Amino acid sequence: VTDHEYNASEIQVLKGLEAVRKRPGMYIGSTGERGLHHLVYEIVDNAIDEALAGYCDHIEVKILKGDIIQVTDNGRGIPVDIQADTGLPAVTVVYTILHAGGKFGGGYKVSGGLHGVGASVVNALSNWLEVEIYNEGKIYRQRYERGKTIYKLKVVGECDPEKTGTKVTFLPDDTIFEETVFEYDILKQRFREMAFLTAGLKIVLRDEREEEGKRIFICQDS
Ligand code: 28F
Repeated sequence: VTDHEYNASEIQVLKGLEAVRKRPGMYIGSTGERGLHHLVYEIVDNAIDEALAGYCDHIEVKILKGDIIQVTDNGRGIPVDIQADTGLPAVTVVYTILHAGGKFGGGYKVSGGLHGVGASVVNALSNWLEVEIYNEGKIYRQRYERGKTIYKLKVVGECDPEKTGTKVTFLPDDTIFEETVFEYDILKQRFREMAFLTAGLKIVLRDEREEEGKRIFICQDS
């Protein structure tokens, strides 16, 4: 925070996500149980968009120990190429810039509840969030804490070049949410509806919190 001056795009990033932390209710409706679960829907919605585009047929949602959420899809992976206008990888833009419109945010989505909140809002309201992308035989990763980038997008390993997709892991910020324990049945109900609305899509929900006992629910249409 001390040894560099912010450039124009960085100022925009900080401004945007700090606005979300100041008035979370404006972006997710509430900071109670509903808002908490909404974080998961926002991330899953992005994976569902990838399924609707025809590139993803499997989404896995895990509730990990400590009520950490992990969502994985087998889509194309959020693009990692550097965008000309921001000089940032597309995935960084998606996660650190508050979007007024388009695929992420803005509210063009209409079906079922409060939509268009976007990945950057989830990031802003998470204690930490990590995004991992599998593309062209490489595994990319970036980490944020309360919306702030901890390290630039980097290659952390190699994978089967046939494997593509996106994995997002996050811990909701307990200084923002009154409730940070996820209800398996609330998520299950929502994913059942989402899978039903998306032909050929399989959504797997796994509860891996030890104290809850392991549970799994597989939603698939037809
Ligand atoms: C676990 C959550 O968020 N999955 C997503 C994609 C794929 C593309 C994409 C997403 C491009 C520039 C916005 C890939 N290749 N799962 C997810 N999978 N977003 S989010 O593009 C986002 C835009 O900035 C994708 C070609 N086109 C789109």
